[in-house]
Amino acid sequence: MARARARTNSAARVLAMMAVQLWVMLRSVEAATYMVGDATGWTNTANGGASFYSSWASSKTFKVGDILVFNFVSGQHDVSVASESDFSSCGTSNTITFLTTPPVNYTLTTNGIVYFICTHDSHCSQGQKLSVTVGTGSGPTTTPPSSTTSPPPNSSTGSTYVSGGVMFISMAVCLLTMW
Ligand SMILES: *[C@@H]1O[C@H](CO)[C@@H](O)[C@H](O)[C@H]1NC(C)=O
Ligand SMILES: *[C@@H]1O[C@H](CO)[C@@H](O)[C@H](O)[C@H]1NC(C)=O
Ligand SMILES: [Cu+2]
Repeated sequence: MARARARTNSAARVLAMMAVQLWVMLRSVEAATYMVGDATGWTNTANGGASFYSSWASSKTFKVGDILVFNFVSGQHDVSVASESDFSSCGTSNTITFLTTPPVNYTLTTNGIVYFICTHDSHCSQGQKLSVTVGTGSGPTTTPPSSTTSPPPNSSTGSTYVSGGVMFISMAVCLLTMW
């Protein structure tokens, strides 16, 4: 009796540990949504200027699939996805994407560094600029062949679904072997 009881207890403990581990794995796969500048939003009047956005970004780890939300008043700012040189010089000669309708939800699609500037007046030189390092920071060209190809369009729902399935199956297997 007591032995059977102890066995059930340890089985429950193993199950709980597995569930926690799988939950942690699942969390690391899920895409995150970040409000750029948090409550301050996307503005040229952030306290600290450019260092405001660089310190905002430095406290976070970005990965492919994460979404950046730029909140601003329509017509007062914009989001220009910029080349590195345009980011440095606050120029617009090599703009990659130009987005004007708030909120701008920008999905990070590849590893590497992504540069954002506002092109209104001198907002960029006033510090309205953000660079974000996605993954290790090495671009798609240096990505090893098989491991990290960019995910299919449905990846976030897909991977969540798959992880959920893996969790379910391993828990079922665990239960079965305990019995
Ligand atoms: C952008 O993201 C915000 C915050 O997650 C959400 O409320 C809003 O509906 C999204 N807008 C679009 C156009 O996807
Ligand atoms: C997944 O992709 C299929 C085919 O491209 C599409 O019909 C479906 O709506 C997508 N589902 C989601 C959740 O995006
Ligand atoms: Cu602006």
